[in-house]
Amino acid sequence: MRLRLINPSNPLVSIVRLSENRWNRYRVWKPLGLMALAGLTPPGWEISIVDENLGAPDYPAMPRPDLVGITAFTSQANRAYEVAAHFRHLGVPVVMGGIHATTCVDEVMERVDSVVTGEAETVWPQVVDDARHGHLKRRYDGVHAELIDLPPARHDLLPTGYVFGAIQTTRGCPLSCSFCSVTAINGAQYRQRPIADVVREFGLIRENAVLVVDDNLIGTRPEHVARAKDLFRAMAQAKLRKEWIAQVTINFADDEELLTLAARAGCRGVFIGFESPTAEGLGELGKKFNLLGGRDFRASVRRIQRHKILVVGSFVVGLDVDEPGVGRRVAETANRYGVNNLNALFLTPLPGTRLWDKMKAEDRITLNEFPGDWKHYTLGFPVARYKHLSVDESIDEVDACNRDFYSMPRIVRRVAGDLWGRRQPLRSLVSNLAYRNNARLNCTAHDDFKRECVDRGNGGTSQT
Ligand code: B12
Ligand code: SF4
Repeated sequence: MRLRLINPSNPLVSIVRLSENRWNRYRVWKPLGLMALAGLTPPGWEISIVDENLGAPDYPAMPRPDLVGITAFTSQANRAYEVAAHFRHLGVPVVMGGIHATTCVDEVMERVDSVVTGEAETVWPQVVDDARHGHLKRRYDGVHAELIDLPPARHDLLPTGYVFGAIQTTRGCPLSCSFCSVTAINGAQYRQRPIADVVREFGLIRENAVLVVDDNLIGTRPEHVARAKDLFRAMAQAKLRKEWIAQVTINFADDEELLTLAARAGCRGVFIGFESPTAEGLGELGKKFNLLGGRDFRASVRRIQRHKILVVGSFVVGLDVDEPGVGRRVAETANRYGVNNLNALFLTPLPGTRLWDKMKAEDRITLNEFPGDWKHYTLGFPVARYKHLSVDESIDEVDACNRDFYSMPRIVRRVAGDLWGRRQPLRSLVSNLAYRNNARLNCTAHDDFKRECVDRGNGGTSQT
């Protein structure tokens, strides 16, 4: 029996195609969900994974599968449906799972043979068994899995050519930011894989660089941090020789021992959600955690960087407290904090989040012709009405923010600082140029988006 698992093309990579921008090589990340699914598949299945982001696949030239499994983030949903239609037309049953299938079950159910919601560990063996016997159910609901004795993800199934391998060490996030789907999908309970399993799986990854996909690698409570330290110790001891990047909360900076161990274990960069330059903004997003203990963000960033770990700061534009000028304010704030890169995103109501419920109730979701409009749900476009910013203004704010932060003089100053501090200056330069280039390409995409909004009567200066 042949199982084909498919990661549909991702509009973020399509906007800035690999041929247009060689830096985009760094934006094609491994679909770990499918690799995990392959690991869960019982023997007797010949499994292949197709990642459409590596290049358009020639499905007719491939052997006919007996079962197709598709994953999708919301922004990939439309392409997922095209792929599903192609295989269903051939009479091949199609199962879809992942974040979009979990949060938009009814929409997905209309377009595939079977939907798997939630985490697949508890249901996937049943799904493939039912498929083998021709009895696929319309829906399977996975629950939060125990992360003990999980089979490792199949790192051997994807071709080489990715810059980063991928691994997951925890699931769930103890925080619950209004715009984030993680708590809705993986829950607020912070579940950790046994350290020995993680270290063993690290050893199976072929790439030297690894993305640790955990939403919050170190957690928020003392026992979470203690586990992270144990993990880093074990990784260093195992001499994995991997360099990795991860998402953490700002409390990463609070513990010197944690930082030392992380760096020793191979940590080279972290993504941190600062989200908003103001306390009101953090309150609005439900992320007051950042402010606990009256934190000095600049000092925190410096402490992390002293361990030669680069910091990417993420901010959201379009909050109810955001007024014209917020773009420059975000850039100034990111410059003041001293982050190596800035990721400025539009506040986006993703299905399944509190923000979605709120904006829907207030009739503020403007790009709402689904599924077609899901392609804009990349956090790179204003898909909802903001309180003090029109569509055009919000786009101009984000573009202004990027123009300021990624201006050549600022990049030179930042990279010179990294050179002086011996903090991976080459990587800092490459990532700054990559972000700068993508910000430029995003401006073109924004112009098209503005035109589309005007054609649809959503553009211009209208506000709530
Ligand atoms: C790693 C990651 C990325 C990587 C992508 C790697 C990749 N190709 O998959 C990068 C950095 C590129 C990325 C980008 C983005 N991401 Co992201 N990302 C994540 C993150 C942190 C982990 C995903 C992961 O690997 N999990 C580990 C695997 C094992 O879990 P999983 O994928 O959920 O799979 C399990 C189940 O869902 C299920 N399953 C999954 N697929 C399938 C398929 C079948 C057939 C079945 C049966 C089951 C099944 O089984 C698996 C095992 O239980 C999640 C947060 C999260 N916790 O999910 C956000 C998350 C998925 N990202 C999110 C977003 C918003 C984005 C961006 C839009 C944001 C941006 N502008 O950067 C882009 C969009 C890219 C795109 N596709 O268009 C949102 C998605 C919400 C949504 N409704 O779509 C999430 C949930 C975070 C959040 N804040 O809400 N992301
Ligand atoms: S801290 Fe990160 S993962 Fe956790 S809820 Fe907030 S945005 Fe989501």
